[in-house]
Amino acid sequence: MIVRQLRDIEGTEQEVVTPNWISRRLLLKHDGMGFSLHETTILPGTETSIWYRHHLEAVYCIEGEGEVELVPGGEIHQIVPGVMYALDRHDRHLLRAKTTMRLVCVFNPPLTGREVHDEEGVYPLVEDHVQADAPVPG
Ligand code: 9YT
Repeated sequence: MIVRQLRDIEGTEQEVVTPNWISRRLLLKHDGMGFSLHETTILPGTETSIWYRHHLEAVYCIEGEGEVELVPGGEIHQIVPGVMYALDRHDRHLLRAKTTMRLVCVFNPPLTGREVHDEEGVYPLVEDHVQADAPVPG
């Protein structure tokens, strides 16, 4: 069994701090669960362009208020505590926080923890580490 507390993750490599959000990764790929589980704090007044082309993400709001806008299309959904949105079609979107939001996020495939958003808000698919001295197949 794995038991972790958010406060144990703060200030470690499992915490990623960006200008718009802070993500604390409770479970990552190496934990072997098949998904990763994060608590993400979205800073108030921010707008983040996100497009997870290689991942599916479900987001459950537990605190704060904001909205997601689908791009293109312009469909807007209000996000408040108790609302979940799932990016089941790798939906490109804008995430806007009116107040500080606390979101519980699940990624499939799981993040390794080394990914960073590129200029389009995409996380790359990070493959497993290949041993440098591994025999070359064939
Ligand atoms: C809601 C969202 O996707 N925010 C960006 C950060 C992401 N949740 C993460 O890496 O934890």
